[in-house]
Parts: sequence; C-alpha cells; structure tokens
Amino acid sequence: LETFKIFLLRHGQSELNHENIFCGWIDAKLTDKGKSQAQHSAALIKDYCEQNKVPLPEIGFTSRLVRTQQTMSVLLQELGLKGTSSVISGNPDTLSNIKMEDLRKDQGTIPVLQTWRLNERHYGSWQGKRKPEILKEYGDDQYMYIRRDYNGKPPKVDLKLEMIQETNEQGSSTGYDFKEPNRHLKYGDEEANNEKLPAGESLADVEKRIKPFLNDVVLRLGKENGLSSCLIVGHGSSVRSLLKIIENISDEDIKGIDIPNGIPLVVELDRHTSTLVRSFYLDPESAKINAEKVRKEGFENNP
Ligand code: DG2
Repeated sequence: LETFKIFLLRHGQSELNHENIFCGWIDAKLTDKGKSQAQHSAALIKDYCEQNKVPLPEIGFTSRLVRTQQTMSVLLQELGLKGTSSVISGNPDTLSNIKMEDLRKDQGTIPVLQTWRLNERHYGSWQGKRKPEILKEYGDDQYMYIRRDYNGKPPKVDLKLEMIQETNEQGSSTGYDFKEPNRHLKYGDEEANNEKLPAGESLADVEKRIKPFLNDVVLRLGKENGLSSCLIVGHGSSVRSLLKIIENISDEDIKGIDIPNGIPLVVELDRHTSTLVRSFYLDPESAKINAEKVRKEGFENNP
C-alpha cells in the first residue's frame, strides 16, 4: 500500500497561550518553552522517519500567523532541511492550479506554503481577553459551548477594534496600528483575491474554509507528485478541523478533542484514495496530559 503521511501538529506555546489569553488571529510569538516544544517535535519526527525508513517531509504548510511559522523554522532546522516560503492567497477556484513545479523552491530547499485557511479560528470579540475573565462573564456551560462545540461561535469582533498584531512590552503596536482597516495590511492579497475573511468563527466555519485547502492543495499535491510525506503546522482549531475531516469524526465527538502544543501526529493515508490508514501521536502520553491541560484553560489560572 502506497501511503502519504501528514506530520500534523499545533504550534509550540505562544506568548498569549502562556498568559492564558484568547489569541485567534492575533499574531503572538512563541515563548522559549514553545521553541523547545518545536525542537522536541523535530526530534520525534526525525526518529520516526529513521526507524521506519520514511523520507523526511517534501513540503510544508503553515498558517499566516507567526507562531506556526516560527515552529516550522525550528522544525526544518532540526531536521536539517531548508524551506522556501510563499503565501497562497488564491480562492477555492484557483487553489487547484497550484503546481509543485511552479512553487518557489531555491536549491536544496522544500516549498513551505502559508495560508490563512490554516489560521486559528477567528475568536471574534474574545481575542485578546483573558480566559478566566471570559469564563466568569459567560459561565461554565456557555464558555465550553463556544470553545468546543462544533457550532459554538464567539461574538464578532468590531473590525475597527480588531487586534491583529501582538503588542510589545510598552503596550504599543509592533508593526500595525490599531486603526481600521488593520487587517488589510496583513491580508491585502487574500482580500484582492476575493477571499472572505471572518470576524468570528465556529469550528464548523473553520472546517468549511480548510476543506478546499486540504483537498485541492495538500492531498492533490501529494497524489500528483507521489509524495511520501508533508508537514503541517496549524492551531488548536485548524488541527481539530483537519482531523474531523480526515477521520470523519462526528459533530458530537469533536467536542471532546483538545490539541496539545507541539506534539506531532502521524496521519497515514492511502496515497491514491486519501482514505485514512491510521493516525497516532508520536508521544501519546504527553499528548494526553497536555490535551487535558488545554481543556482546563480558564478554569485554572496557571496554564
Ligand atoms: C488558542 C486556542 O489557539 O484556544 O486562539 O487562544 O492554537 O492558536 O494557540 P492557538 C487561542 P482554545 O480554543 O483552546 O481556548
């Protein structure tokens, strides 16, 4: 059986994860712990590939947010790979035109594609707010409904107040100002390509926008080019959505799934039919412990 493996992981701990703040589309950087989680992930992937004679990933994918990009660069460095990044801003009509041979790929590097479709779900007006405070305001049931139910959706953000860039220690913006239209600066190409960017999303919304990327880019490129494996660095919600689609998880069961930072899953698919062969964490014990911690965020002050 010819298989295509996806090494799939959530980025390492971000500065806002560390502070127990809803992050969504805010561009928070990795903490030192986040960087070492990425190094640990790379070591797990390297050992797995060596032991199972699986070639190292031939293409990588990240979101448009810096925490997945930083995680990817640590991974590539530790795996002894180099990447050439480009942004995919095309809409679902053009995603299937992307050809492996057209991708930017400087000598000795693998292509790394960045797409907003892999972004964390847009956390609406909850972005930038502390989890324990939102929990207090909404109550346990509503808090968990919005965080984990397939259809749970935070209130939309007021685009005039949308925070996209993390603030620095002085509290001022580190590159964008906070005036509308803040998002046009970062996502101008996507908007020019008629991509409809959200102001607050449920997991169902994320699933809808990630599906064309999974089918028309990742799986199609894998199939067309006979690739053995790829690397995807996403977020809590984008990884949950990908698993929901690939493993055909029900709307009910997806509620119970939490994704730890920086622990790779191996998702093995039949290369021709893209049906799931098996999937497993490379460090299942720590994945379990850390997924439980993620679930309890907000309920305990210390993430
Ligand atoms: C977290 C997820 O996303 O938060 O947006 O704060 O993966 O980008 O760190 P990530 C955020 P929860 O849904 O787990 O509360």
